[in-house]
Amino acid sequence: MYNNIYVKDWVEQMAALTQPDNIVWCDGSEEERERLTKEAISTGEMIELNQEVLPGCLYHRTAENDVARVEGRTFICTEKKEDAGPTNNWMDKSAAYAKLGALYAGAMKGRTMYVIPYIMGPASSEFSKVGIELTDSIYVVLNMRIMTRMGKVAMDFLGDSAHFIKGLHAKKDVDPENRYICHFPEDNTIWSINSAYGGNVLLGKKCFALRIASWLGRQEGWMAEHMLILGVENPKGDVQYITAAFPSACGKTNLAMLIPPKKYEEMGYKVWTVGDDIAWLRIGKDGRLWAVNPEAGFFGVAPGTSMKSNPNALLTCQKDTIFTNVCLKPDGTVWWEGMDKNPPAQAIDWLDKPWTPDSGVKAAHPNSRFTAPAKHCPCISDKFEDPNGVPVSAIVFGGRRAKVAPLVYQSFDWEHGVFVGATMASETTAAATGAVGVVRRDPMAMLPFCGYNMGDYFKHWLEMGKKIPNPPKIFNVNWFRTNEEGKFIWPGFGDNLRVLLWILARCNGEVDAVESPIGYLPKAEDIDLDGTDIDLDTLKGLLSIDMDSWTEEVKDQAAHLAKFEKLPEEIKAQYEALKKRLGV
Ligand code: GTP
Ligand code: SPV
Ligand code: MN
Repeated sequence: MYNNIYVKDWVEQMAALTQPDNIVWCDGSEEERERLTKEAISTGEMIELNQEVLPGCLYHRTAENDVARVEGRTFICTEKKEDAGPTNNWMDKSAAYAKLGALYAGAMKGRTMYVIPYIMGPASSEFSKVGIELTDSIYVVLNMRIMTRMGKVAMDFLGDSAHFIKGLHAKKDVDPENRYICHFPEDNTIWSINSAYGGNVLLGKKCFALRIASWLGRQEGWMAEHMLILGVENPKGDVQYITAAFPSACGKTNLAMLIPPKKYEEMGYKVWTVGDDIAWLRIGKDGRLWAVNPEAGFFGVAPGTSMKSNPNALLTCQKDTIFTNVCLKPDGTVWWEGMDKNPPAQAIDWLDKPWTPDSGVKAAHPNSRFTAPAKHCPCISDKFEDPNGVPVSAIVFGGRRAKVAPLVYQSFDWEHGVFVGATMASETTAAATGAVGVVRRDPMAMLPFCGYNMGDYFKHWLEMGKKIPNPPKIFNVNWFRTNEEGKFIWPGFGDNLRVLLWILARCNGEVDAVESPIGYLPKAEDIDLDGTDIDLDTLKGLLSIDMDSWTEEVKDQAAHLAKFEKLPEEIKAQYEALKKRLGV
C-alpha cells in the first residue's frame, strides 16, 4: 500500500516471523475506524456504549492479570549493560532478540497484523518523529488512532526515509510469565509481547516518546520528559507556560486541566492544556526552553475524575473515547469510584461480574483509564498544534509525600534544581503492578521511563542547563501532605493555581522568598488562601521543614545516590551542600 522500501522490507520480515493470516495497512480514515470498530464489537473485544449519551465511545476490559505497566518485565536491551544503568532491567541485545523471537514465532497465526504508521508531535513540526507499530490487536489500533497522528499523514511525513521507530506488538496469550516489553535503543526498535494494556502496548507512548526518545534526545541535544505542559493566562491575556514532572497517577492530568478557583476565574485567569503526560523539550532560537506535547490524546486515570475534581477531563471523554477497565452500567454508560456520589445500584464491574455498592470490591480498577482525543478538551491550548511548542518559564517536580516535602519550594539555580529532581521521591500508585503507597525515589518521575543510564541522564540535564541561555526556574511541589487522620491538608486540584501563581511571580521577579536549607520557600502571606477553608497557620505547617524528617531524608538520599556509579560530581556537591545547610 505504501511505497517506502524500508518499511515494506521490515514489515515483510516481521510478518515472516509472526505469520499473520492477513496484513492490514492502516490509513487513519473514518471508514477504517468504523470497519475496525464493527469488527471489534462483533468479536466482543469492544462493547459499544450508549451512543446517545456517549457518541463514538467504546468499552474494553483487559485480562485480570494485565491492568498496568509491568516494570519488572520492562527491559532496555543494549550491547553493554552499563548503557541501561542501575535503574533499568537490562537484557543483552542478541539474547533479547533470540528470546522474544522464539515467542513471536507464529504468534499471529490465525490473526491479522495491523501496520500503524504514526507521528509523535504535530505533523507540521520538523521535530516530530515517525514510528510504525505492528500489532494484532484492534484495541491497540483504535487507541493509537486517538493517542497519535496516525495513518496516511504519518507515511506522507516519513516519505522515503529510513528513520522510523520499529515497534512490534503481539498479544499472544497475555501470559504474564512470558510478558516482555523490550527496548532496543541502538536499533530504534521496541518489542512487546503477551500484554494488551496501555503503556505496555501503545508503543508510541512510554516506549517511544520516553524510553527511546530520551536516548535520542541525549544524542541530539534535547530532552524527553514525563511532564505535563500548561499555560496560565493572566487577566491581561498574557500566557506563561509551566511543565511539571510527577510520577504516574500523581496529578499531571489534573493539574494540566485545572479550573481556577471562582475568584480567579472572575478576575480573568485561565489555564490552557498543552499536554498531560509527555513533553519533548528543545532549546529555541530565542535561548529559551520550548516544549511540545508529542501525543494527540489523553490516556487518563478514570477513578477520582469528577465534575468537581476535573470537569475538563470528564467533558473531554464524552465522545470518541475508549474506556478501559471501568464499571459498565445497565444503560450503556460508565462509572468509576470518585465520579460522583451515586454509584449504580447494579452494574457490571471491570472483571465482568455483577456489582452492587455492597459488593465490597471496587467497580472500576484503580488504574482504569479513558483514551480521549486532546482536541475535545474544552481547555486545549491554541498552541497544541504549534510546530515549535511553547516557551517554558518554570519546571516543576513533585510527588506524593504524606510528610517531609513542603507544599512548594524553589531551587537555588538549575544545578540545584537537577539535584532536587534527581532525589525526588513519591509513594507508588496503581499505574504499575506491585505494592501501592510505598515511598520510592523516582528521579524526575522518569524512573520507569529513562531509556539509558540514569547517571548519564543526570549529566544530560546538567549539560542542557549550561546550554540554555535563559533556562526555566525549577520548583518542587507536594499536594499530598496529610494530617494525623491521614487526610490531605492542601485542598489541591483547582486551588493548586494559587501555588502556580506564586511560582510564576517568582519567575517574573515579582515576589520575595525565604531562603531555607532546601531552597526558597514562599512567605506564607504570599500564597492567597481567600476562598479556601485552610488558615494561615495550616499553610505555615505545609511550608515547614521538619529537621528530624529531613535528617532521615538526606540519609535516604545518600543510599539512593550511592546506586549511581556514574553520578555527576555536581550532584555529589549539591548533596554535600544540602547536608551542610541542614547542619547534619
Ligand atoms: P499518569 O497518567 O499515570 O501519568 O498520571 P497523572 O500524573 O496524569 O495523574 P492524574 O492527574 O490522573 O491523577 C491521579 C490521581 O491523583 C487521581 O485519582 C486524582 O484524583 C488525584 N489527584 C490529582 N491531583 C490532586 C490534588 O491536587 N490533590 C489530591 N489530593 N489528589 C489529586
Ligand atoms: C503512566 O503510568 O505514567 C501512564 C499510563 O501515563 S501508561 O500509558 O500505562 O504508562
Ligand atoms: Mn504517565
